[in-house]
Amino acid sequence: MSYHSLSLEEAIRYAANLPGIFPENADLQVREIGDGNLNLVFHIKDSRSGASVIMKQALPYAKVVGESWPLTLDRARIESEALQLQESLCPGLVPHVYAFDQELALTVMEDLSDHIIMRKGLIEGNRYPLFAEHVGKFMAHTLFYTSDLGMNQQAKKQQVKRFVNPELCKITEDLIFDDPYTDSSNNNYNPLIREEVEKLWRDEELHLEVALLRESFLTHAEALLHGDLHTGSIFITPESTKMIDPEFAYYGPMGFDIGAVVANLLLNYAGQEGWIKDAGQRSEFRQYLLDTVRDVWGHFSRNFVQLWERDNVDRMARTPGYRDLYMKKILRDTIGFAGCKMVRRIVGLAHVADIDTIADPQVRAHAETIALNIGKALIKLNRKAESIEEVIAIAEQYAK
Ligand code: SR1
Ligand code: MG
Repeated sequence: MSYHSLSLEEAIRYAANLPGIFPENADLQVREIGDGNLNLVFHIKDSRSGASVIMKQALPYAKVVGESWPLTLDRARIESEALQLQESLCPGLVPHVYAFDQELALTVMEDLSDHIIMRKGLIEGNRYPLFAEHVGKFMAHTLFYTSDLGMNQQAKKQQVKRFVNPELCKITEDLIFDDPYTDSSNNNYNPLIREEVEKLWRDEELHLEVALLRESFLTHAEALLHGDLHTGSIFITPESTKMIDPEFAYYGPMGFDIGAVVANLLLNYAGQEGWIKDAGQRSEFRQYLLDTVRDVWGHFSRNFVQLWERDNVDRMARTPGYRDLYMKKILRDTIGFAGCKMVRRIVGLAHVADIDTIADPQVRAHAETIALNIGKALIKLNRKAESIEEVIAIAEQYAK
């Protein structure tokens, strides 16, 4: 079938013909549930047996903007290959891919409807005690085993080729590392914080740090990143965590993924201004979020160091002192990228519901200012950082 976006009826017919998923007499029901910025997502369920799948189809443009912003369909291949590679490195932490159709840019995968999108869960005030352990393990394994530390360096170069993803990287380069720092027509911010935004545009000390982080994103092919690991790309329950949507996957700096997780926890932290009215309860939930930031870094770094000790393939990486410097660099990158990812969600094109759905514009402006201040402080800290505790201290300082 040549590429066209599937109607609901076509999605049902396609699913009915998938080998080994639904019984012959299936009574398939379909819903389009895509709420992201880029794709169609069909949920297909047999009302008789209860069997279900997700079919995700890439559109040839960015849904968030419209057909005026064309976008490669190859991202669907990248996403399905990344999911399969991540599953091989980290079983149980990503949805299983049943099939991929290159022509239709369509991936058929495990239905995770018993999970909820983590961003939604956090907005509802839920806590996820296993999240830090799961995401820390996911990042340590996927980043270590796709890097020059964990795989043969020639094979890695071949793998880099499979994951060259220029159009999706260009979105990140513009939306995260450029637009927010100038008066770009792509920007989108609450007029009540215009003064804060103008300060951002004039802050040359900040621009220098962002330029260096942007250079790292452009040039440091350290490991295969998920590339968009925010809390909207995570399906969760108290017991289970699944990283989804790696269509931005490419070879880049490891701290970009870890920074995405940290930033999105802190965006929710800032957004609590609008969600929990009682000051004591708000401060308790915020404490939980900061503990999670600390634990994400802790689980990631402990897992990564363990893998380094056990499975490192590079003799030179055993040089005394090298590992500690490497870990410090990942920490510093994590902090810098986390800052950039906070600023972009306040000033840039695409925002987050944790803050955007706060109904009162004044309260929203307050939350936005907290996020912006934390983001700027993290960017300025990045090259000097020594410990994740400095991130916690910054978050506490600006939420007072
Ligand atoms: C045009 S796409 C906007 C954003 O949505 C995705 O989730 C990425 O974060 C991207 O920057
Ligand atoms: Mg996405």
